[in-house]
Amino acid sequence: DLQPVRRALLSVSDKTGLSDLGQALAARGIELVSTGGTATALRAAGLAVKDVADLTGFPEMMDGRVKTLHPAVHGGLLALRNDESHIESMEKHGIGAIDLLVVNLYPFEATVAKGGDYDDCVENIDIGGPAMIRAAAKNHAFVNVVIDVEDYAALLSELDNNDGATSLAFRRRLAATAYARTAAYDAAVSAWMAKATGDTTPRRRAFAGTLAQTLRYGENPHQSAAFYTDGSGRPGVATARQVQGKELSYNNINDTDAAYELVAEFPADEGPACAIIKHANPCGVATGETLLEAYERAFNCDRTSAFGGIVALNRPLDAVTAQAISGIFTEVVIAPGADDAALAVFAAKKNLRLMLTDTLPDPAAAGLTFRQVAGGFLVQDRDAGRIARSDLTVVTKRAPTAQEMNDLLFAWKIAKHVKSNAIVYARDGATVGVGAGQMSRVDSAAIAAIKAQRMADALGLPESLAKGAVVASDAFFPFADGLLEAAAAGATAVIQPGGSMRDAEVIAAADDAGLAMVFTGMRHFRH
Ligand code: 93A
Repeated sequence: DLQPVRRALLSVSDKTGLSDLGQALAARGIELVSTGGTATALRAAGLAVKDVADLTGFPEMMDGRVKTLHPAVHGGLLALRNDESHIESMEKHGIGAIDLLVVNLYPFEATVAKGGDYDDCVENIDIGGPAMIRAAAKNHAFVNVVIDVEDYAALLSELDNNDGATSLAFRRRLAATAYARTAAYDAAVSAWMAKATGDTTPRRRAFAGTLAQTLRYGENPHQSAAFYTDGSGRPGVATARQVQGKELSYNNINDTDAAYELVAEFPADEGPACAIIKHANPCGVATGETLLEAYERAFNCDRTSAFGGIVALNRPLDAVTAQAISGIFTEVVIAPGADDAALAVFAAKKNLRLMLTDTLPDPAAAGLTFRQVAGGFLVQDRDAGRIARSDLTVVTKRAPTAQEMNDLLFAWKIAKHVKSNAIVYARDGATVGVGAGQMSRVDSAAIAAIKAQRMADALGLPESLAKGAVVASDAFFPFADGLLEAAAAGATAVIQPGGSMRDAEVIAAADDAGLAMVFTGMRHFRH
């Protein structure tokens, strides 16, 4: 299954390493054929190159839109070298075999990323390149296709190890890489068009990412993993620049995303806010007069869990806040910027990963979320649902006080970002107990209460932090028991979607306990 390489077609936008590769191929007796800019670059390196135009008998035309789309090229790539009729066709039409294709595509993704205008993006949709890549990859029984500068060295050593030929196994690997590239390329075009048209309906866009980073391992060390960007450019962990610290792990990326998406619910112009995340759930979220105060109040919700956590801020990091965060082991800090003094504080903490973005994520932005199931994946709109005060219905005899109302809206924002069943106690714009991920809502309420009590004990307070707090529930209370658990912990007001068959029972229990309760009419399951 060894196939000799006699002729190569090179057509690359990214000319990195091109002249070295051209030299190395020529030195191995391989004839070079090339498109306009690539041929110019190879000639500049002193190499003999044949123009594709000489092969096709047509000049490159229409601003380069048509260069390689011709039977002389595609026949040379697709002909089966062991098929009589294919060989006959080649001879009859003067088509020479192409054994090696080296292509990298018009920089479509980079054009989108740098904010290219519509026409610029359209012009950077490569047609001839993917057509050749797919043709060469299909004919991997005979043809080699290299789409990545990083594979140039592997190609040369394969040629050297096989006396100027390549093995089928090698060509298969190249073909698989090639199809991954064309699939990702078209998916990037599809994602861009979905964004440009404002229509992200799943059936009108393809899903694939661009490999951004190979990770050391996945959720556990025995799982391999990688990080892909989706081309949306949405501000967040995928667009953040890492200023310092060790490489991000799979879990770091997942948790940093959860942290930043949550803190982004608090617009910077409404005041400082901080979210601390552990295992994708918040263990403390708070607003404050200053960023430092927001951090400290978030930290004081659950100091134990905050150890080794991820801290997200809604305003640029300052030095005093950086100093406070440095006080305990923190995995990652993400913020929309940092001042020089803050950078200097963190510089002393070599391992701490600092991620900065230019802007906060937009919590209302459209987008999709994915969940893998055996044999497939689920796609849905991201949960961009938000409620305003005017969406709330008071269902109890007592209406919430102004203070309770503020805290109810605060707690509701947090509950959206807590794994179901979510119960969040909050007071004065800070969480005081979070119950996450339980199979029963009563248990989530009980766990949140235990945490509120423990933190009060740790702070030497006379009574539980849940006393006088409000409570948010991500979905309705199916029975009164969960609500009664919260009332027993000391909560005075409740926010929940409503809509249970037993709403009347739950409302009566709230009235009996003197609670104020509002319905949102919107649920925030997060499983
Ligand atoms: O505009 S195209 O889609 N039409 C073509 O026929 C074609 N053939 C190769 N773009 C085409 N290419 C692309 O040109 C290659 O994929 C490569 O990215 C680029 C190399 O052009 P040059 O050699 O002129 O720099």
